[in-house]
Amino acid sequence: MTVDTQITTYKNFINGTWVESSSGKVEPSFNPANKTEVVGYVQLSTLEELDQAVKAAKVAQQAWKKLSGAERGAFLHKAADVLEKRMEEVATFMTKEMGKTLPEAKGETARGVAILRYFAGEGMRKVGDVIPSTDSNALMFTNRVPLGVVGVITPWNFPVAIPIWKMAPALVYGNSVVIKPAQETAVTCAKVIECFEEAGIPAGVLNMVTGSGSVIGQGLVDHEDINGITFTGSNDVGKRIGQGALARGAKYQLEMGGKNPVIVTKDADIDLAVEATISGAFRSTGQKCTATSRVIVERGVYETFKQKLVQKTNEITVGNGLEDGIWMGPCANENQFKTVLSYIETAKEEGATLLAGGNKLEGPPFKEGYFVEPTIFENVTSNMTIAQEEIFGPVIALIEVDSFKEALEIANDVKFGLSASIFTSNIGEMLSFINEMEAGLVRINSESAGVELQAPFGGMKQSSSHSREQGEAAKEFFTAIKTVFIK
Ligand code: TAP
Repeated sequence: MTVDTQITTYKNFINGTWVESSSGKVEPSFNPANKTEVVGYVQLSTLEELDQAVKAAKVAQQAWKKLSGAERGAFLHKAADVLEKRMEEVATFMTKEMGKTLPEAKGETARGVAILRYFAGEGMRKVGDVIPSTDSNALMFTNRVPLGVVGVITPWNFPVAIPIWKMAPALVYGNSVVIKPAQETAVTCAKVIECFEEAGIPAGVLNMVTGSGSVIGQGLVDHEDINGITFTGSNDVGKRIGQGALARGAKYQLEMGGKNPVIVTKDADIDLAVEATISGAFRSTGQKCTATSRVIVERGVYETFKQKLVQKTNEITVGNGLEDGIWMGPCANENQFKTVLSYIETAKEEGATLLAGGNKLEGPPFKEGYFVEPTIFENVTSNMTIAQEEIFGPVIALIEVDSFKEALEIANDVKFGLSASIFTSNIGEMLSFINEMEAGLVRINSESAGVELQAPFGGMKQSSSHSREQGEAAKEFFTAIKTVFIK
């Protein structure tokens, strides 16, 4: 491969220094809105660099864990300030690297800043409880200690927020970190790491090694000095990571796919439901784990809802996310583009009816990008592939039902359980939905996508390894509890 020397090559960050891989190989990161544009080159690393990073992290953790939580939090505060200052730059790289529109990329970067500040504050909050002992001469309490070195493996769809929501709690609770970001968005991750470097994070406490998942990701899982693995990505990879970590006795946390339903009942505010469905299904080109992919609508309001949904969908402007007026960008990469188109074909073959979209966009200005129209199918039944499998693209499966009860049954009729929402003004339906919906996030009169950083986040069923991220819940994964008894 010929490397264009005018374009920046990003290195690994190991022990406080930016270093090249011993492989001597780099990979280009392409712009999905224009695949002829290389955004940057990233290292195709080997297990040798990974081992150096883990060793550096292990040494650095010894001093890092001895700092107070407040001292560690101060580094996160500084990193937040730097990221805020560099927001435009980081967001622009994100849009170029994975396609989401610039306003969305800025929103995500601002979220990264807020997460850093939240976890900076966690350094000063309580980490234990006093538990009354049966011995009146004893004091019993819990304390929390870091795991040691944490391996972080992240996907490409939130290239700033997800690395930060894993690294920030890992660090503040006294762990050191080795991150392997998705190779697709490793340039954006390098920008985030630069912010920590500028904030003065001590050498070795935070390390980044880029490369393929099967080599560097798997290498992290298998490394004997990695004490915990936190992963977000697909179910296939997640299962393998869980098995590998379990075999070695390492702690692990997996956040994986979703097939998130929205129920619209006859008592719903239809305009609100339409707005939220469009936003939940098509923002970020449907590439959110919490994206709306099934919309289950009661017969009495089905036609009205459908007409409004199709009309609004046809108004969506698709294009390069850096341009003004563009509402939806391209699929993030070729693989994703082909997957979405193949699910559209499968839906047609299985008898679903196309209501909107359904095509790739061709000709200028779309010729060099991975653009797909926002797509809606109706006459979808729950056993169809598009009602069961995660597409991770801008495709809605509309399902018409006779009752709220049937809607709930269909909503639960999948292997995933990440997020779900309902639109209704009926309090009984709201309560039944809260109680009976099998999902880690249940949302009433609000879109399925949407997470608040101070609240626990994670899925049920096959969406998760049943741990939770973010908010106070993050403490559960990134620390171990010690029960202390003093007589
Ligand atoms: P994956 O293909 O699973 O990749 C995720 C990460 O795992 C990447 O860094 C990847 O590396 C790495 N990886 C690949 N093979 C590996 C292996 N054998 N061992 C260790 N690591 C390995 O997912 P994706 O396509 O990037 O992301 C889309 C998926 O993520 C969707 O299923 C989506 O639902 C899920 N997701 C879930 C959530 C939550 S919070 N539940 C949030 C966002 C996304 P490379 O790609 O660099 O090779």
